[in-house]
Amino acid sequence: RISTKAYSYEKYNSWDTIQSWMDQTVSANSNLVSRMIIGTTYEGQPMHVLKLGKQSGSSKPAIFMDCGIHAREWISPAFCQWFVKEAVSTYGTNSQMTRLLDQMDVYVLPVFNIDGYRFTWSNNRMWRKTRSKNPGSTCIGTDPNRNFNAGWCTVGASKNPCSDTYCGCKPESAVEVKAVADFLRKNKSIIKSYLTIHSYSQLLLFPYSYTTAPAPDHVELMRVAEGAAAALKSLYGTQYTCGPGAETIYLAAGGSDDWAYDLGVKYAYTFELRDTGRYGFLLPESQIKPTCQETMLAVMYIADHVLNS
Ligand code: ING
Ligand code: ZN
Repeated sequence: RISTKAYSYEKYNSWDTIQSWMDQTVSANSNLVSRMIIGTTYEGQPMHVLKLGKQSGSSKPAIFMDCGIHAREWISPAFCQWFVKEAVSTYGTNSQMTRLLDQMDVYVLPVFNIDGYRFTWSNNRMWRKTRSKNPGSTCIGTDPNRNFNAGWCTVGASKNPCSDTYCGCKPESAVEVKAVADFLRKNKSIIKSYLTIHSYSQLLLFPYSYTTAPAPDHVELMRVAEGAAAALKSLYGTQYTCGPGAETIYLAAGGSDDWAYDLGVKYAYTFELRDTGRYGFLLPESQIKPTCQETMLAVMYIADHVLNS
Protein backbone atom coordinates (compact mmCIF):
# COMPACT_ATOMS: atom_id res chain seq x y z
CA ARG A 1 0.00 0.00 0.00
CA ILE A 2 1.43 3.33 -1.05
CA SER A 3 0.87 6.11 1.44
CA THR A 4 0.04 9.53 0.01
CA LYS A 5 1.46 11.34 3.03
CA ALA A 6 5.25 11.39 2.95
CA TYR A 7 6.70 9.25 5.68
CA SER A 8 9.20 10.93 7.97
CA TYR A 9 11.37 9.65 10.81
CA GLU A 10 11.36 13.18 12.22
CA LYS A 11 7.59 13.36 12.60
CA TYR A 12 5.15 11.53 14.82
CA ASN A 13 3.41 8.99 12.62
CA SER A 14 -0.13 7.66 12.90
CA TRP A 15 -0.72 3.92 13.31
CA ASP A 16 -1.82 3.66 9.66
CA THR A 17 1.40 5.34 8.54
CA ILE A 18 3.47 3.09 10.83
CA GLN A 19 1.75 0.03 9.37
CA SER A 20 2.57 1.00 5.78
CA TRP A 21 6.10 1.88 6.89
CA MET A 22 6.44 -1.66 8.27
CA ASP A 23 5.19 -3.17 4.99
CA GLN A 24 7.66 -1.10 2.99
CA THR A 25 10.57 -1.72 5.36
CA VAL A 26 10.10 -5.48 5.17
CA SER A 27 9.74 -5.59 1.38
CA ALA A 28 12.70 -3.26 0.76
CA ASN A 29 15.03 -5.09 3.19
CA SER A 30 13.99 -8.73 3.00
CA ASN A 31 17.62 -9.83 3.50
CA LEU A 32 17.65 -8.25 6.96
CA VAL A 33 14.06 -7.76 8.13
CA SER A 34 11.19 -10.16 8.54
CA ARG A 35 7.89 -9.76 10.27
CA MET A 36 5.67 -11.86 12.48
CA ILE A 37 2.35 -11.34 14.20
CA ILE A 38 2.53 -12.08 17.92
CA GLY A 39 -1.09 -11.34 18.73
CA THR A 40 -4.10 -9.12 18.19
CA THR A 41 -5.10 -6.08 20.23
CA TYR A 42 -8.44 -5.72 22.04
CA GLU A 43 -9.80 -3.76 19.07
CA GLY A 44 -8.44 -6.27 16.57
CA GLN A 45 -5.23 -4.67 15.33
CA PRO A 46 -2.37 -7.03 14.41
CA MET A 47 0.69 -6.81 16.68
CA HIS A 48 3.62 -7.03 14.29
CA VAL A 49 7.15 -7.66 15.51
CA LEU A 50 10.03 -6.90 13.16
CA LYS A 51 12.94 -9.31 13.34
CA LEU A 52 16.21 -7.62 12.39
CA GLY A 53 19.30 -9.68 11.72
CA LYS A 54 21.36 -11.42 9.10
CA GLN A 55 19.67 -14.67 8.22
CA SER A 56 21.32 -17.68 9.76
CA GLY A 57 20.78 -21.41 9.75
CA SER A 58 20.84 -21.73 13.50
CA SER A 59 18.96 -19.65 16.04
CA LYS A 60 20.83 -16.60 17.28
CA PRO A 61 20.80 -14.91 20.66
CA ALA A 62 18.42 -11.97 20.62
CA ILE A 63 17.35 -8.64 22.05
CA PHE A 64 13.65 -7.79 22.35
CA MET A 65 12.67 -4.12 22.31
CA ASP A 66 9.19 -2.64 22.59
CA CYS A 67 7.95 0.92 22.21
CA GLY A 68 4.64 2.57 22.91
CA ILE A 69 3.46 0.50 25.87
CA HIS A 70 1.88 3.76 27.07
CA ALA A 71 -0.19 5.50 24.42
CA ARG A 72 0.74 9.14 25.02
CA GLU A 73 4.52 8.62 25.07
CA TRP A 74 4.87 9.40 21.35
CA ILE A 75 8.65 9.74 21.29
CA SER A 76 8.84 6.02 22.10
CA PRO A 77 7.39 4.58 18.85
CA ALA A 78 9.40 7.26 17.02
CA PHE A 79 12.52 5.74 18.54
CA CYS A 80 11.65 2.18 17.49
CA GLN A 81 11.15 3.42 13.92
CA TRP A 82 14.46 5.28 14.08
CA PHE A 83 16.26 2.19 15.37
CA VAL A 84 14.95 0.07 12.48
CA LYS A 85 15.99 2.76 9.97
CA GLU A 86 19.49 2.90 11.47
CA ALA A 87 19.75 -0.89 11.38
CA VAL A 88 18.82 -1.25 7.72
CA SER A 89 20.72 1.83 6.54
CA THR A 90 24.00 1.22 8.41
CA TYR A 91 24.25 -2.58 8.27
CA GLY A 92 27.32 -3.37 6.19
CA THR A 93 28.96 0.04 6.71
CA ASN A 94 28.85 0.64 10.48
CA SER A 95 30.98 -2.04 12.12
CA GLN A 96 29.09 -2.03 15.42
CA MET A 97 25.68 -2.45 13.75
CA THR A 98 27.06 -5.06 11.36
CA ARG A 99 28.54 -7.11 14.18
CA LEU A 100 25.30 -6.85 16.16
CA LEU A 101 23.06 -8.02 13.31
CA ASP A 102 25.51 -10.69 12.17
CA GLN A 103 25.67 -12.25 15.61
CA MET A 104 22.29 -11.47 17.12
CA ASP A 105 18.69 -10.80 16.15
CA VAL A 106 16.81 -7.76 17.38
CA TYR A 107 13.04 -8.14 17.73
CA VAL A 108 11.27 -4.78 17.60
CA LEU A 109 7.64 -4.20 18.56
CA PRO A 110 7.16 -0.60 17.28
CA VAL A 111 3.83 -0.01 19.06
CA PHE A 112 2.86 -2.24 21.99
CA ASN A 113 -0.40 -0.47 22.89
CA ILE A 114 -1.80 0.12 19.41
CA ASP A 115 -5.42 0.78 20.47
CA GLY A 116 -4.29 3.37 23.01
CA TYR A 117 -1.95 4.98 20.50
CA ARG A 118 -4.77 5.31 17.96
CA PHE A 119 -6.97 6.85 20.67
CA THR A 120 -4.30 9.50 21.39
CA TRP A 121 -4.50 10.47 17.70
CA SER A 122 -8.29 10.49 17.45
CA ASN A 123 -9.69 11.49 20.85
CA ASN A 124 -7.43 12.14 23.82
CA ARG A 125 -3.74 12.98 23.40
CA MET A 126 -3.04 12.19 27.08
CA TRP A 127 -4.44 8.63 27.13
CA ARG A 128 -2.07 6.09 28.73
CA LYS A 129 -3.81 2.71 29.07
CA THR A 130 -5.20 0.11 26.67
CA ARG A 131 -8.78 0.50 25.39
CA SER A 132 -10.41 -2.64 26.79
CA LYS A 133 -13.80 -2.62 28.49
CA ASN A 134 -13.90 -3.33 32.22
CA PRO A 135 -16.94 -5.36 33.33
CA GLY A 136 -18.90 -3.52 36.01
CA SER A 137 -17.30 -0.17 35.25
CA THR A 138 -17.80 2.57 32.69
CA CYS A 139 -14.05 3.29 32.79
CA ILE A 140 -11.88 1.96 29.99
CA GLY A 141 -8.46 0.38 29.86
CA THR A 142 -5.72 -1.38 31.80
CA ASP A 143 -2.22 -0.06 32.40
CA PRO A 144 -0.11 -2.59 30.48
CA ASN A 145 2.91 -1.73 32.63
CA ARG A 146 1.00 -2.81 35.75
CA ASN A 147 -0.45 -5.96 34.22
CA PHE A 148 2.64 -8.20 34.10
CA ASN A 149 2.96 -10.94 36.69
CA ALA A 150 5.71 -9.37 38.79
CA GLY A 151 4.44 -8.70 42.32
CA TRP A 152 1.20 -8.00 40.50
CA CYS A 153 -0.86 -5.15 42.00
CA THR A 154 0.89 -5.24 45.38
CA VAL A 155 2.30 -1.71 45.23
CA GLY A 156 2.19 1.42 43.04
CA ALA A 157 -0.81 0.17 41.10
CA SER A 158 -4.56 0.49 41.44
CA LYS A 159 -7.45 -1.99 41.59
CA ASN A 160 -9.77 0.79 40.40
CA PRO A 161 -10.56 0.51 36.65
CA CYS A 162 -10.86 4.30 36.51
CA SER A 163 -7.24 4.79 37.58
CA ASP A 164 -4.48 5.42 35.05
CA THR A 165 -2.46 2.69 36.80
CA TYR A 166 -5.24 0.07 36.86
CA CYS A 167 -3.52 -3.32 37.11
CA GLY A 168 -6.31 -5.26 35.37
CA CYS A 169 -8.49 -8.03 36.82
CA LYS A 170 -5.59 -10.51 36.83
CA PRO A 171 -2.00 -10.70 35.51
CA GLU A 172 -1.86 -10.71 31.70
CA SER A 173 -5.57 -9.88 31.46
CA ALA A 174 -4.70 -7.34 28.76
CA VAL A 175 -4.44 -9.31 25.50
CA GLU A 176 -1.50 -7.14 24.40
CA VAL A 177 0.43 -8.04 27.58
CA LYS A 178 -0.43 -11.73 27.14
CA ALA A 179 0.88 -11.60 23.56
CA VAL A 180 4.22 -10.10 24.58
CA ALA A 181 4.57 -12.37 27.63
CA ASP A 182 3.81 -15.44 25.48
CA PHE A 183 6.40 -14.37 22.92
CA LEU A 184 9.06 -13.84 25.60
CA ARG A 185 8.24 -17.15 27.32
CA LYS A 186 8.40 -19.03 24.02
CA ASN A 187 11.77 -17.45 23.14
CA LYS A 188 13.31 -17.16 26.58
CA SER A 189 16.23 -19.43 25.72
CA ILE A 190 17.45 -16.97 23.06
CA ILE A 191 16.40 -13.60 24.50
CA LYS A 192 19.31 -12.10 26.41
CA SER A 193 18.02 -8.57 26.77
CA TYR A 194 14.62 -6.89 27.12
CA LEU A 195 14.42 -3.16 26.41
CA THR A 196 11.24 -1.14 26.87
CA ILE A 197 11.02 2.48 25.83
CA HIS A 198 8.91 5.05 27.70
CA SER A 199 8.95 8.78 28.24
CA TYR A 200 9.55 11.10 29.97
CA SER A 201 12.11 11.85 32.74
CA GLN A 202 15.53 10.90 31.27
CA LEU A 203 16.04 7.76 33.32
CA LEU A 204 17.61 4.40 32.65
CA LEU A 205 15.89 1.98 35.01
CA PHE A 206 16.38 -1.69 35.75
CA PRO A 207 14.82 -4.21 38.18
CA TYR A 208 13.37 -4.07 40.61
CA SER A 209 10.42 -1.72 40.67
CA TYR A 210 8.07 -4.00 42.64
CA THR A 211 10.43 -4.30 45.60
CA THR A 212 13.29 -2.32 47.10
CA ALA A 213 15.32 -5.55 47.29
CA PRO A 214 18.34 -5.36 44.97
CA ALA A 215 18.30 -7.57 41.89
CA PRO A 216 20.86 -10.41 41.98
CA ASP A 217 22.64 -8.73 39.05
CA HIS A 218 22.35 -5.22 40.48
CA VAL A 219 26.04 -4.35 40.26
CA GLU A 220 26.40 -5.39 36.63
CA LEU A 221 23.08 -3.83 35.59
CA MET A 222 24.13 -0.54 37.21
CA ARG A 223 27.56 -0.59 35.57
CA VAL A 224 26.08 -1.19 32.11
CA ALA A 225 23.41 1.48 32.70
CA GLU A 226 26.03 4.03 33.69
CA GLY A 227 28.10 3.23 30.60
CA ALA A 228 25.03 3.57 28.41
CA ALA A 229 24.06 6.89 30.03
CA ALA A 230 27.61 8.22 29.53
CA ALA A 231 27.48 7.24 25.84
CA LEU A 232 24.11 8.99 25.50
CA LYS A 233 25.40 12.12 27.21
CA SER A 234 28.45 12.31 24.95
CA LEU A 235 26.37 13.56 22.00
CA TYR A 236 24.35 16.51 23.32
CA GLY A 237 25.05 16.53 27.06
CA THR A 238 21.65 15.08 27.97
CA GLN A 239 21.79 13.80 31.55
CA TYR A 240 20.18 10.54 32.57
CA THR A 241 19.80 9.10 36.05
CA CYS A 242 20.37 5.34 36.41
CA GLY A 243 19.12 2.90 39.00
CA PRO A 244 16.53 0.36 40.04
CA GLY A 245 12.97 1.58 39.41
CA ALA A 246 11.91 1.36 43.05
CA GLU A 247 14.75 3.61 44.21
CA THR A 248 14.92 5.94 41.21
CA ILE A 249 11.29 6.69 40.32
CA TYR A 250 8.75 4.87 42.51
CA LEU A 251 7.69 1.46 43.77
CA ALA A 252 5.43 -0.05 41.10
CA ALA A 253 4.44 -3.67 40.59
CA GLY A 254 3.48 -5.41 37.35
CA GLY A 255 6.10 -3.79 35.14
CA SER A 256 7.42 -5.53 32.05
CA ASP A 257 11.12 -5.22 32.84
CA ASP A 258 10.72 -6.82 36.29
CA TRP A 259 8.71 -9.67 34.78
CA ALA A 260 11.23 -10.25 31.96
CA TYR A 261 14.08 -10.21 34.49
CA ASP A 262 12.38 -12.79 36.73
CA LEU A 263 11.75 -14.90 33.62
CA GLY A 264 15.54 -15.04 33.20
CA VAL A 265 16.27 -12.17 30.82
CA LYS A 266 19.18 -10.59 32.64
CA TYR A 267 19.65 -7.34 30.73
CA ALA A 268 16.19 -5.85 31.34
CA TYR A 269 16.02 -2.07 31.07
CA THR A 270 13.33 0.60 30.98
CA PHE A 271 14.26 3.83 29.22
CA GLU A 272 12.44 7.04 30.07
CA LEU A 273 13.41 9.32 27.17
CA ARG A 274 13.37 13.14 26.97
CA ASP A 275 12.54 15.50 28.44
CA THR A 276 12.40 16.26 32.18
CA GLY A 277 9.01 17.97 32.07
CA ARG A 278 9.15 21.18 30.05
CA TYR A 279 7.16 19.54 27.25
CA GLY A 280 6.71 16.13 28.86
CA PHE A 281 4.68 13.79 26.66
CA LEU A 282 4.24 16.63 24.11
CA LEU A 283 7.90 16.60 23.07
CA PRO A 284 8.19 18.78 19.92
CA GLU A 285 8.98 17.04 16.65
CA SER A 286 12.19 19.09 16.42
CA GLN A 287 13.51 16.94 19.29
CA ILE A 288 12.81 13.58 17.65
CA LYS A 289 16.12 13.46 15.76
CA PRO A 290 18.46 14.46 18.63
CA THR A 291 16.56 12.26 21.09
CA CYS A 292 16.78 9.24 18.79
CA GLN A 293 20.43 9.86 17.92
CA GLU A 294 21.52 10.01 21.55
CA THR A 295 19.32 7.06 22.54
CA MET A 296 20.90 4.95 19.76
CA LEU A 297 24.25 5.34 21.52
CA ALA A 298 22.84 3.99 24.78
CA VAL A 299 21.02 1.09 23.13
CA MET A 300 24.09 0.14 21.09
CA TYR A 301 26.21 0.31 24.26
CA ILE A 302 23.88 -2.17 25.99
CA ALA A 303 23.75 -4.35 22.86
CA ASP A 304 27.56 -4.45 22.74
CA HIS A 305 27.68 -5.53 26.35
CA VAL A 306 25.08 -8.26 25.76
CA LEU A 307 27.00 -9.44 22.70
CA ASN A 308 30.25 -9.70 24.66
CA SER A 309 28.69 -11.27 27.77
N1 ING B 1 7.00 5.21 33.79
C1 ING B 1 6.97 3.83 34.19
C2 ING B 1 5.55 3.46 34.63
O1 ING B 1 5.01 2.48 34.12
C3 ING B 1 8.10 2.08 35.57
C4 ING B 1 7.95 3.52 35.29
C5 ING B 1 9.14 1.35 35.00
C6 ING B 1 7.22 1.40 36.41
C7 ING B 1 9.30 -0.01 35.24
C8 ING B 1 7.36 0.04 36.66
C9 ING B 1 8.40 -0.66 36.07
O2 ING B 1 4.97 4.13 35.49
C10 ING B 1 6.22 5.74 32.82
N2 ING B 1 6.50 7.01 32.40
O3 ING B 1 5.34 5.13 32.31
ZN1 ZN C 1 5.30 4.86 30.24
